[in-house]
Formats: sequence, structure tokens, C-alpha cells
Amino acid sequence: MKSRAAVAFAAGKPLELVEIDVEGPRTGEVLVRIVATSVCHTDAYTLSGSDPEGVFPAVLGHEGAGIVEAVGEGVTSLKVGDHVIPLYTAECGKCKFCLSGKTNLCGSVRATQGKGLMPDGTTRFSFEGKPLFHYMGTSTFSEYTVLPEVSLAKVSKEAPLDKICLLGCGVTTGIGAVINTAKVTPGSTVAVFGLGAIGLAVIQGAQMMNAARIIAIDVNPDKFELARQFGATDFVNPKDHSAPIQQVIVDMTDGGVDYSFECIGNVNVMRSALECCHKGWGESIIIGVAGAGQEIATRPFQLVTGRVWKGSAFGGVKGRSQLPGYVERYMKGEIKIDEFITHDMPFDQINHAFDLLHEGKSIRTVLHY
Ligand code: NAD
Ligand code: DAO
Ligand code: ZN
Repeated sequence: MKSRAAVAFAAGKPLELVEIDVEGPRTGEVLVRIVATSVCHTDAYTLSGSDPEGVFPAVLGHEGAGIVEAVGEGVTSLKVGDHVIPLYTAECGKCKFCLSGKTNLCGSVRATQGKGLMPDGTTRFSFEGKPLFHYMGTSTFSEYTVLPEVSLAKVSKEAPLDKICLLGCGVTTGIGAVINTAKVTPGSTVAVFGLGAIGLAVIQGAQMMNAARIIAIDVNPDKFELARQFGATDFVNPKDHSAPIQQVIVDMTDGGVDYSFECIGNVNVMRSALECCHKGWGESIIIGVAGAGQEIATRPFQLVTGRVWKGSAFGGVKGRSQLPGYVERYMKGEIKIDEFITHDMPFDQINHAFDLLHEGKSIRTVLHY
């Protein structure tokens, strides 16, 4: 079938709006009509060429929601008409990762997903007869996309797809990192570096866990008002200080924070986030994705004296079993999503959505097909 898509033909170039060919679902696969998708910084990162797994030409996009159009042979858990959220972190329920009870990093489709291919090692997308790669197992920048069954969470039909698409990445990642990875305890002091959708969702999660103090840090002061609305109590712009930002935070908090979250993808900030943690127990969670080849550094004494460095992918959330619950909590008013959506526009304005993200003018832009 034909499908409208925004194709990344090469790193560093704008997406091109074209009509691509999409093959039907094979065994264990599902064809989905994406109703709405958003743009996350990770899409911009891959498009920039900094992603070691970035392959081109590809159909990017991983924060979407849609409706099942067709199912391949052997698909049992989904049927035509079901509402779904694509998962870049699959959940097969059978692999050693899924069975470990310790991680959400399912191994079932990982090897091929990282190469931009479906589990059988081929692609369902082509343009003018030439193959296009998939992206993160989701490729939501095509109106019709094909995913493995294990990469789809079935959600309530009552929920608006043009809102809950944000649960496909940003909102879930931030809240999940607080609840599942850090396990923030009531009364804690929390520092959040970077106030895009991920950082704001961390603030939301910290408030849900009854943190006493939430310090919001960004070089763009325009981000502070929304952070306040999500529950931040203190605001720090590193540009206002000559001292290293970790020292500023340590001085503000009688020795450091209980938990910090890096939501930028900057390895220098990752160091600051660790080093602003309290001696003996402070934990720093890396969420931001750094460029290919970059490395983190600190003095080992920081860890010897009790600070802990952790990372979090998709907030440690198991998509198929837990995401439907996030949708329900949104429907009950317990999770905010609408507040992240600063812009809404037709899908063909997708490059403008990337520009707004780069310029720091948007949190999330929802694109409608
Ligand atoms: P975003 O671009 O909307 O937000 C980043 C924020 O960081 C901006 O407000 C920017 O002003 C601020 N910032 C930049 N440099 C800074 C500095 N030196 N000090 C303080 N603030 C600074 O991005 P986003 O969509 O919220 O994504 C944030 C990061 O999270 C990205 O690296 C993205 O790839 C990553 N991410 C990770 C996961 C995961 O599962 N681990 C999931 C989604 C996104
Ligand atoms: O299982 O080895 C693995 C890697 C899984 C990929 C998880 C990606 C998380 C970070 C990228 C953020 C994307 C939005
Ligand atoms: Zn994302």
C-alpha cells in the first residue's frame, strides 16, 4: 500500500515528505495506521547523525499512537480496530530479560531493531523501489507502519490518540525513571537537569512520589514557568552562576540532593548531576542520550563515598503490561499529558516541529495525519 511519510534520506538533512510503499504484515507482525505522532529529542539526535545505530534512509519516529489495520499470521493478542501505542522497548514476556523481573529491556527483537530491520531481517518500507530502514521498531513518521506484535501496547479506545501518543516515550520515560529506576521516596530532594518533556515528566513523577523539594535546572529560563506548574520548587539557570553547577546545588541543599536526573544527553552535565548528589546515598539517573563515542567521567571517590550512578530506558516501564495502566491514570486525571503539548499541527509541517524543538520553543508538538 501507499503511505504518506517523512523520510530521513540522510543525516543532517530535513525530512522529505513523500509517498512510500508499505508491505503488509508478515508472521507475528501488525500493520498500524498512526493517527498522531510527536517529535522527541531522540528523533532529532538520530537525524543529526550522532546516533551510532542511525541508518539511512529511514522512517524515524517513536512517539505515536494508532489503530490496527491488519494482522499477520500467528498474531493472537491484537485485532483490527484495536487502539495501540508503539513500543521502542518491546515486551515478549518470554526472554530472559522479560523473565528476570529486573529490567524492561526485552531481548526478543533487539538485534534486528537496532539495525533498522524487522525481526526477519528485512524491511517493509520502500521508496521508488529502494528499501527504507525502520527506526526503533516503531517508525511513526509514516501514516502506515509495520511493527512486531511484541512492540505494541493495546490501550483503551476511550483515550484520545493525539494525547496518549506522548506515553509512547516522553511522559512515560520521565515518570517511570522516578518511580521504577530511582524509586524516589516521600520527602526527598530532587534535582532535574534539562526541562524538555523528559525533565518535566520527571518533575511530575517526583511530585507524584511526594518529593519535598524539586530543583529545576535549565540554561533556557523560558522553561521555568512550565516546570513550576508541574511542581518544581526551585529554579537554577547555570548561566547565572560562576561556580560549577554541582557546587551551587550542593550549597543549596545542605550537602547535596537525594536524587538527580540528567535529561539532556550532555556528558558534562551527567558528571554534574552525579556530583550534586549527597554523600552516602545520593543517586543520579542518566536518561539523556549522549552522542556516539562520548564517555562519562568522575573521580571514583564519588562512588566510593556512596553516590550511585544509574541509567533508565523508557523509565523502566514494561510497555505491554504497564502502559495500559498509564493510559487509565491519564483518563482519571492522575497523569498530566495535555500540558506537555505546546504545539499541534498537520503532519506535513513535521520539519517545523523539529525546528521548534531545536530552538527551545516547544515541549512537544503533536502532528496529525
Ligand atoms: P529537549 O530538547 O526538549 O529538552 C532538553 C532540555 O535541556 C532543553 O530545555 C534545553 O534547554 C536543556 N539544556 C540543554 N543543555 C543544557 C545544559 N547544559 N544545562 C541545562 N539544561 C540544558 O529534549 P527531550 O525530548 O526532553 O529529551 C531529553 C533527552 O532525553 C534527550 O537526550 C533524549 O534523547 C533523551 N531521551 C531518553 C530516553 C530514555 O529512555 N532514556 C527517552 C526519551 C528521550
Ligand atoms: O536493549 O540493548 C538494549 C537497548 C534498548 C534500547 C533502549 C533505548 C533507550 C534510550 C533511547 C531513548 C529513546 C527514545
Ligand atoms: Zn523519545
